[in-house]
Amino acid sequence: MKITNAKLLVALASLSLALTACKENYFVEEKYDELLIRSFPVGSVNPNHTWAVFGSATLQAHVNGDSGKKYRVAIYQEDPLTASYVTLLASSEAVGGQTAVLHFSYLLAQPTVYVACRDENSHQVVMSRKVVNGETIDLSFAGTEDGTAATAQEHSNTYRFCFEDQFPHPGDYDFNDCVITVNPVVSGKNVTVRVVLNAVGTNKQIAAAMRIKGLMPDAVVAGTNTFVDYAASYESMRYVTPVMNDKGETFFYVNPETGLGKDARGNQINDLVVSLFNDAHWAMSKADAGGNNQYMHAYFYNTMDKRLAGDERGRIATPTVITLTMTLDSEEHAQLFNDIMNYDMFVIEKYSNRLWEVHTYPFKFDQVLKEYENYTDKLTPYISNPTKNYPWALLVPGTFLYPNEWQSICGYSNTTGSETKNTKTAYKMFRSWAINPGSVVEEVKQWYLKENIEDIQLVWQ
Ligand SMILES: [Ca+2]
Repeated sequence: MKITNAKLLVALASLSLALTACKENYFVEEKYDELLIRSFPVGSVNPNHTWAVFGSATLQAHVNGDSGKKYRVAIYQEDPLTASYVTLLASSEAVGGQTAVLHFSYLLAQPTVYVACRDENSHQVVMSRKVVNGETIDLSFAGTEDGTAATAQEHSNTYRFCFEDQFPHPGDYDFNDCVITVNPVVSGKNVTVRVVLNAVGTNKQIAAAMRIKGLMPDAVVAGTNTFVDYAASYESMRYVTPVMNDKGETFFYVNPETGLGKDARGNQINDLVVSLFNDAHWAMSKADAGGNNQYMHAYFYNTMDKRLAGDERGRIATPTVITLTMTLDSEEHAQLFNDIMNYDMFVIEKYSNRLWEVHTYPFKFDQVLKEYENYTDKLTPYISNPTKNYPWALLVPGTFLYPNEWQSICGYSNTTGSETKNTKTAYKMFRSWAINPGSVVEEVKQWYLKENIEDIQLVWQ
C-alpha cells in the first residue's frame, strides 16, 4: 500500500472509512480516491472536466465614426434587433476613431454574441459573432448613421455560485450549502457588484470572500469603495475582517500581518479580496440568534420549505444583499469585473479542526487568505490525476434553481461502486454532462436548464 505523507489531507485521517492500517497524520491516497469516487454521484466523471459553464473573451471594437461624437459599444447574449429584452454582457464608450476594449464572459452553450455600436441618437449597428473561449475579437464599425433605432430593453447579467461545505471531505452534492448570486455592473471606471446570499443549506459556520483574479488592490481608487450595510475601509476589503455577532465572537479570522496565501502553483496571491460575511447564518438572519444573541441557530435557510416538509430545521428568510461599489484607476481594470471567470468566490469552513477554502474548480487548490501548509508540491498529482477533478462548487447562470436540502444534484448515487438511480433527481442531464462535457447535445450542454421541478427549491430563485 502506497502511503503519501500529504499534510493537506491529514484531516482525512479522522474519516470514518477504514484507515486502520495507516498511522495518524498519514494519508492513504488510494483510500481517499476510493472515498471520492464512491461519494460523487457520477461514477465516470470525465478526467478533463473543468466544470465550466462560462467562457471568457475580449472584444476590441474599432469605432470609425465621427470623431466629435460618442458611441457606446455593448455586447449582448441575445440579438437586440429581434429580442425585446437582452442580457448585457459588457459595455463601454468610445468617441469616433477610438477603440473600445471590453472583457466579457458568455455561456459556452450559447457562443454567439451580438455586438451593438450605438450613437448619441440611439441609432445602432449590430454584428453577431461566434466566440471561442479565450480569444480576442476584432470588430470595426464604419458608422451608425444608417443604423436602426435601438428598442430592446437591456438588463445586466447574474451568476450563481453553489457550494458544498465539506472540502476536502466529499459532500452530499446538493450544492446548496451556501448559494451566492453575483450581479456586476460596470460603467466606465465605476463598478457595482451586487452580491446576494440566497441560501444556507448547512449547520456549519460558513464565511465567504470574493477575490478578483488579476486585479491588484491598489487599482481601487482610495476612498471610493463602499459596502451597503457594511462599513469597510480599504484595508478591511483586502483581508477577511470578522463580522462579529453581538457577543463579539469571531470564528474566522485572518491576520493581515500574515499576508495572503498562494495559488496552486505556489505564486503569491496579491489580488483584491473582498470580505463578504463571517457567518452565513448570521448574515442571513440576525433575528434567529439565540437568547441574548449568545449563539446562532444553525437553521437551513431557503433550502427546505418547512410548511411542506414539516421539518423545524428549515427557515425561509429574505436573502441578504451586499452591494459593493468602487472606482477603478482605469476602464481596463473595471472591465475585469464583466468577466465572471475572474471571480474567485469562495467560502471558508472548518473541517477536522482547521479552516479550508472551498473554491470553484479553476481555483480549487488556491489558498487565497492563508496557506494551510507548504504543500504545493504535493498537490501536483491531485491536479493532474484524472480522479481528482471533482467539484465542490459550481458556477452557473443566476437563474439556476439549486436543489432542495440533501437532494443530490444528479439523482444517482455511487456508494457501492456502481451507480444507482435514485427515485428523485434535481438535474437529469448533469450526469451526462459530467461524463461528456464536450457533448453537442443541447440538453446536455444546457443541463442547468433541465431541472426536475419537484426536487428544486422554489422559495427563492
Ligand atoms: Ca445542504
